[in-house]
Amino acid sequence: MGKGAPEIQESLTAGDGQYAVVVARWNDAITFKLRDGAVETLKRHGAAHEQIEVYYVPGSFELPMLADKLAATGRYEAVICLGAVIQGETMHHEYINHAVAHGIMNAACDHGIPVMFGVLTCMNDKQAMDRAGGLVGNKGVEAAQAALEMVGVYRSLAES
Ligand code: DLZ
Repeated sequence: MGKGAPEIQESLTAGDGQYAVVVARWNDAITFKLRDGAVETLKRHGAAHEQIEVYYVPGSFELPMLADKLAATGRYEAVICLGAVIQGETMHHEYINHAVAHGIMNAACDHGIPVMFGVLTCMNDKQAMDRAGGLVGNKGVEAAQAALEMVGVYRSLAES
């Protein structure tokens, strides 16, 4: 049994639709690497530059707010949310993580498109760097791959 996401599926195709990538600026040394991984992945699977719209929010807490607005427009095949919540001395990370996870799921279910949770929930900076193009891959890449896979499933459902 494999661990984590499967290998890159080259059969994933972006199609002609628009993709929104929403990036939290908090911990931007991390989140900009997630953004670059997600954008490169969408392009590698056929998305043109014009099909990818990148938006910024102050922190991860704001990701679901904008994701919901974007999903509500009906313009996007998928919305990919990217952030990095790193544990500090207080419990802030728990409140943020739970709120963001629920908010993103609600946006997806309320508007009928995939809204992806590309948010690192780490105990320290090293864990985050490892997951932003380091030892453990790039979770922005994985979020974009998951978005493309879900777009494919939704497409098949609509055609059946
Ligand atoms: C306030 C805050 C803190 C302490 N830590 C993080 C973090 O690790 N990652 C992150 O994305 N955002 C953090 N924020 C900012 C909140 O997400 C939010 O932007 C502010 O609380 C304003 O609503």
